[in-house]
Amino acid sequence: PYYQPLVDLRGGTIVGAEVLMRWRKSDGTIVPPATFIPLAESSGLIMDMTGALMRAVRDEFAAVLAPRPGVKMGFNLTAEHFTSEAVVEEVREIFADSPIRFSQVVLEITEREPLEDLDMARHVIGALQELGCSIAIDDVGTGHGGLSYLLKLGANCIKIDKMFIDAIGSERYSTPIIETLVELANRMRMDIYAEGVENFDQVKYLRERGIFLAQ
Ligand code: G
Ligand code: MN
Repeated sequence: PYYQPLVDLRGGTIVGAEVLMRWRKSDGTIVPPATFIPLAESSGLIMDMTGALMRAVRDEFAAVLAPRPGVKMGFNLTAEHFTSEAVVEEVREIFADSPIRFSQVVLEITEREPLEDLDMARHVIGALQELGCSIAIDDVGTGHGGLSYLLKLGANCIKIDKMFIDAIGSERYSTPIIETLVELANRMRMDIYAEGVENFDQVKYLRERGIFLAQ
């Protein structure tokens, strides 16, 4: 597991992290996820890999998360996770007897992959929320879901894709798109995160538009 911190731009405190899979080879070289996740997904191995990742994070981070109930960990799920209730049982089993609260577990669903069955996905999401977890829609603005994921899934927060953050100051349409996403999130009572924030100009820009959470 590699951790990308989530920062509250109002005070600079770390409020959580997204867990990203890396493959470290025996010679120490790091294989980025884009190289192996597609194969993991098409082969089905991603299901066991995600479970193993959650267990590793639980064991590695319990001591940090237990005394800080406001700090959350985000995990990437894949379309297959939303085809049955199995993931609900797995998340329950992994975190139930750990010092990590379900309210500290965020499950991300990416817009980049088509979901086979939105009703089933809504059902799985509802069950995860009943446990106490929250659900984030990832890569918002870039994928297949369009507004249908926002309409149908009942998620708790949206993560603006890095593409739109990179475009701040260089693409004239980045501002109307970002401002519209903020309004959408506010009106839907969802939290909104900016992904891939790399410099202070972006921080200033985001704060001025009411985005206070950045990865
Ligand atoms: O860390 P990096 O930004 O290179 O990750 C790129 C993408 O790889 C993520 O946005 C996500 O789509 C994918 N990815 C990384 N870790 C995981 C994981 O644990 N599970 C799944 N399904 N995808 C992951
Ligand atoms: Mn993600």
